[in-house]
Amino acid sequence: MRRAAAALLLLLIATTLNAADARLAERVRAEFLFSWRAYEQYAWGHDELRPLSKTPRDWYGQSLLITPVDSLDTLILLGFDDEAARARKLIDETLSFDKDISVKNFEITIRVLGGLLSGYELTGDKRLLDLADDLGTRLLPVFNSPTGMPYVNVNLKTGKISGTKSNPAEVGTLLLEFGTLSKLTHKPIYYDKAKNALVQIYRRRSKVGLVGDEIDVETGEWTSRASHVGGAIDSYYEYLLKCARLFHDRDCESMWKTSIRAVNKYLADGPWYGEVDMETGKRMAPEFGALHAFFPGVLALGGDLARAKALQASAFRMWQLHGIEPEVLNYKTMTVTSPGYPLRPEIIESAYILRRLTNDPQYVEMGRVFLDSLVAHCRTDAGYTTLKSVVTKEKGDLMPSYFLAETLKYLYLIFAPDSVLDFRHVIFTTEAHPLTSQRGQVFTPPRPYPSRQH
Ligand code: DMJ
Repeated sequence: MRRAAAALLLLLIATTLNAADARLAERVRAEFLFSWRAYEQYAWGHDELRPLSKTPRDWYGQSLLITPVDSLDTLILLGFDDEAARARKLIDETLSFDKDISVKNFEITIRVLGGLLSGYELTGDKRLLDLADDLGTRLLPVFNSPTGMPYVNVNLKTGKISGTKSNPAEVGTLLLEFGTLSKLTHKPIYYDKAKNALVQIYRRRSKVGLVGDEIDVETGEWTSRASHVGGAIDSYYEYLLKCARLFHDRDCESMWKTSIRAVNKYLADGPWYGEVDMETGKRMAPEFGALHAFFPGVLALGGDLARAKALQASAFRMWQLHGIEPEVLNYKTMTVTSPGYPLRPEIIESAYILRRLTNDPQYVEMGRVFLDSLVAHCRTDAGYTTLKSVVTKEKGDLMPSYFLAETLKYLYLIFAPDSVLDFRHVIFTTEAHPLTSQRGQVFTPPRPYPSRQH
């Protein structure tokens, strides 16, 4: 009898928790739709929205539809079918890469190529794959350096390359996208070029197993010896692990294992991950920031839940210091060294992965805090905007495409039921585009929604 009562109580608690999660998921959907509508109203057909001035922004003078391409899979995941159909029509009918503009290979790969590929996998729309194949071909000249590591920029029409100073993140965060393009088009060149670039960085690791944060792609020499898991290196580690998982690539598996050992040995600094000299392992700056906050998620995916949880707790302390996270924090003095917040997703991504792998309600509570902070500090009357300073809360004027592609997608997934996404067979790119090693459906948006917005 007592056992039956306990079971009933547990059921009641679970139902209440699920209802609370469902309400939070619905709030995120509403905020996403509000932001998307602002893009539709003030920046339709352009790369990004400037929410304060209610004007569009194009990265290179002509639009590459960065926001619609980057956001398409979130529109589908959140069940906004009409909006997804309109975005897809815009892309299908107007997107062209036959443009005389020099673009940044890394950004266009992760936002546009990645978005087209996940869009194709989710919809089967062949036009998206044809666009991805065309874009991939136009990006290929970047790999024509003496080392095989990509130049920073390429002209989409002429193939002219430029920019020799790159870094592990920009060199090594291409393989999920280029590899998937190979898989879908049966053209091995994409996989081979991107994999070689990743291997070239790995081969240049120091005797203690670390990489620096700037490298010359022509000479192969490091031009900065600072080693950390922040911007310029971050997603290099992420792709070593995820390439092993998505493509079952044994080289990636072994490169990941060697690298993570060195990272844990030299960069871990109490409950933080800091910066050291790549050759000696000697401590440099005690700094951690918004970009580093992807690392708890990668540690968790790599199977190290203990380190992942401890680092996420540190990242959350950083968030709580000013009610929203700064770009960079000195974790010894707990003072902000770079005060902006450009609507980054990384800490939310890590909370989602930990929520999914541990089922611990503390990560749902973290998600609620993130949502409340975003609403309190970054909402405008036309979408969400960056902060120039998390201390003064002064606003900037940009809604980066990754806010819709990543920040709100991961926030929604923290609260959504597990059945919404096949976590076992989905690998998210660094821009949160889901790629699958399986054929078939990746998302199952829950229907009907309790309170649809349209
Ligand atoms: C995104 O474009 C990607 O997540 C990238 O890997 C790092 N920076 C932004 C978001 O902060």
